[in-house]
Amino acid sequence: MIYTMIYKAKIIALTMGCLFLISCRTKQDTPPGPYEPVPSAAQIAWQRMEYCGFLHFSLNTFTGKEWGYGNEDPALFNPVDFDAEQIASVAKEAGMKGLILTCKHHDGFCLWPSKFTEYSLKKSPWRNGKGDVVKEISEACARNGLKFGVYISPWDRNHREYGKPAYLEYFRNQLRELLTAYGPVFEVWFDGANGGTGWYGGADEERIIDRTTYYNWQDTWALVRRLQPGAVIFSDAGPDVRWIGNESGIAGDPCWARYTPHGPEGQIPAPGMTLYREGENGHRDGEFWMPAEADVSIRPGWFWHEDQDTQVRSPENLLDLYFKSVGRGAGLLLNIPPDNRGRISDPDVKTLMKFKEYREKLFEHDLALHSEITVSNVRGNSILYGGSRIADGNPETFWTCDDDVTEAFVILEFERPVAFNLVRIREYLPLGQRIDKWAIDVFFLNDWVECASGESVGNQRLWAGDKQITHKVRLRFSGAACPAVTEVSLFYGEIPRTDK
Ligand code: FUL
Repeated sequence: MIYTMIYKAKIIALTMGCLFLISCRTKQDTPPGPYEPVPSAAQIAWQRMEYCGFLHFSLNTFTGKEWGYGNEDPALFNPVDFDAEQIASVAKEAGMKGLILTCKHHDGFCLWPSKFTEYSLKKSPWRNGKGDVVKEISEACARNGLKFGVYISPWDRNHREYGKPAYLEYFRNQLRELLTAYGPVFEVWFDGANGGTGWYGGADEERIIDRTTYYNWQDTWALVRRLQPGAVIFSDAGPDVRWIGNESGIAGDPCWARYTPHGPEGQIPAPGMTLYREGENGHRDGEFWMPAEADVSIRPGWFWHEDQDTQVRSPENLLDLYFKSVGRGAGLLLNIPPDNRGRISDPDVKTLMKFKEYREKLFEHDLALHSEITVSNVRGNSILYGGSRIADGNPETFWTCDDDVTEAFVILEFERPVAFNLVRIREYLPLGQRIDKWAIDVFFLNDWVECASGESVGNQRLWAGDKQITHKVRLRFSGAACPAVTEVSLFYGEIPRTDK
């Protein structure tokens, strides 16, 4: 009897001990709670893409216009050497992760044989009216490992019912076609230009719509969600990705991934109805996770025009834009318009490849990988969250601290002094945007000297500056919650600069 009691007591003690250990371990190994709002899985996937291409291609490519009026003759669409493979492989080779095609621009001309209109390539001589640019581009994307995205202009200057309820039905039918027949779509791009003068089936007049109510965006967005649950929806009002607020490819500094769209004069925000300049910086305390996309064209126009062949952006200029968009946490959507043959033209290819070469060279040797890393605090002293996580090349691991530690630092120490002029920092996005401020110090004459500082990190923060030579670098972070940093990298290389 006495033995049974002792035995039972031992079992109870053992179980309690195990429970205690389990609870300690659970506490140690539990990540910090999210700092709301946090991204959806589709937003995280999108943010990791960072650099995509935009294809403006339509009747405008053949008429020299930027905005067709809606009465241009479909017979003008005739890209005699159309080559979706060339377009996609150039994008792939350039390092882009996806391509977004103007399936329908404001003129209403459709690059696919829509069942709901005759104003499409069905009426063109190209492939005897049997072609489908959307199909060819989406398939070439898939072959080249690129994601495919859809631009469909809500404004339609051709459609006779534009501005009336019947057009909304038509617009959604077309969305349905695009989102069901061409495989997975990663982004649906809704332009803010809505309403104005147009052909409108011969009415040839001005049609003003109520941008807040006309498209019933909540239901239109719900349709996209239903048909392509993995896609992000873009507009100046989100809901998933916001317009940066300019067409020069430059994000504000700082550029927060959080945002609250505001309508002008207190009105309800909707695509084309926002205080869009606020998109440049976003809002530190924004209500929604809504990262920014910086769209810009490689040429002065969005569409290809022969006389702009000599005005293609230089690779140095593109690199500068990269630092000012991707390097501030935004996505870069670079427009590379196919020419009237239906190919990316030579000057554009040349500049894209040089830009790629610059990036590859600059980010080739990460000095952090050869450093001794120490951090000011490790969450629960757990190896899961230690300093080495910032240099393991794994976006799923991160260094983090105890909950009450909202100021922390990491030191990278080198056996011998190293030179660097470029730093890359990435926050672990699934836990929200936690870092408010960052600073970089170098150890110089027995003291820490600050060489750079700023606000916001998010998906990626690049700092490029004067060459620093040191054997110790310190990065300091402070924020609203304990930091969760997935990467710190140091590089050294010549950063070509230009005004063009
Ligand atoms: C603008 C449009 O009006 C331009 O034509 C172009 O498509 C650009 C990306 O968005 O709002």
